[in-house]
Amino acid sequence: MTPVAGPGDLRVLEAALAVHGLCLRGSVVPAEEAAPRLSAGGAAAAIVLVGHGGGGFWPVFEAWRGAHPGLSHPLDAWSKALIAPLAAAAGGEAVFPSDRPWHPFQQWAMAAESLKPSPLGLLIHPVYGLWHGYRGAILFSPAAAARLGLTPDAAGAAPVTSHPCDSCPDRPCLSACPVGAYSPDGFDVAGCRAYLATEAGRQGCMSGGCRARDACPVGRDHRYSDPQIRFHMAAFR
Ligand code: B12
Ligand code: SF4
Ligand code: SF4
Repeated sequence: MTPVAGPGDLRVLEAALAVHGLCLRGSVVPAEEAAPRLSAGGAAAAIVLVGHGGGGFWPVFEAWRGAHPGLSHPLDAWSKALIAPLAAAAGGEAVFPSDRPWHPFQQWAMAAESLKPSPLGLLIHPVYGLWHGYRGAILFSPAAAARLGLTPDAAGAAPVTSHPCDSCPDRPCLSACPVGAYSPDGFDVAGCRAYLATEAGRQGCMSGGCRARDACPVGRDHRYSDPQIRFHMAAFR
């Protein structure tokens, strides 16, 4: 993962997240007009992304879920319970991908780690392939960003030298969906969901995961476990 610029405090944050299988996913210094607002008012001066490459957080989350039964969105609840206090301790405030109005997490991720979208809409990572995601982001005020060294020069990511999809002429992800939900026009969400509701869909993608995502050869060692895949599919449907 791209190391986040900045001294001690961010390393403390990174270590605290690592215990739970999460990591810092790079930082962004946004243009003021595009910056998210802080709850106290004013624009955030820096955004630090929190997420995961591979499914290392899954056992930690599963243990937490076992102790918190009955939640309708347990992964969102776990993310908030974990990240919000760590963000506050680092002098920032947390926002989450599930919060509405939606923050542009993928745009932030593209800026933070120089990632690009795959033909599926998911961002592809050179190491983790399509098996990675975002659990939150931490917004910092100008003073906090300066204290942490999150300046325009230091934030962001090293330029990426290659993008896996550019050297994948066959693009197997695009031909693997049984109902052709991915096309140059975009992702046919309704077509995908209709298929998932059928017996074939229940036996196929709902139980084994999205065929298109699974067809990608990049980052296979980081594929999520079957229980994690089923959890995400159930949440999506
Ligand atoms: C709405 C949404 C969806 C909708 C997409 C509807 C649509 N056509 O746009 C639905 C419900 C279909 C969806 C599905 C999935 N999603 Co989704 N989704 C979101 C969410 C909550 C908001 C997206 C948004 O509009 N943001 C607001 C705009 C302003 O931000 P943005 O950065 O500019 O948004 C970009 C995306 O909208 C993207 N985009 C456009 N069309 C599609 C279609 C798909 C399938 C995806 C993934 C992205 C995408 O292009 C925009 C420009 O960069 C984001 C979290 C977030 N807050 O961004 C997750 C997010 C994009 N989803 C994610 C994931 C992983 C999935 C699933 C794989 C979940 C699963 N099953 O495991 C599936 C993929 C479908 C499948 N076959 O399995 C991840 C992507 C991580 C990555 N590696 O890039 C995100 C970032 C959530 C996270 N916690 O990490 N998702
Ligand atoms: S199969 Fe090829 S084109 Fe599709 S996401 Fe993977 S690397 Fe990119
Ligand atoms: S979940 Fe199944 S039906 Fe939906 S896009 Fe993926 S492969 Fe196609």
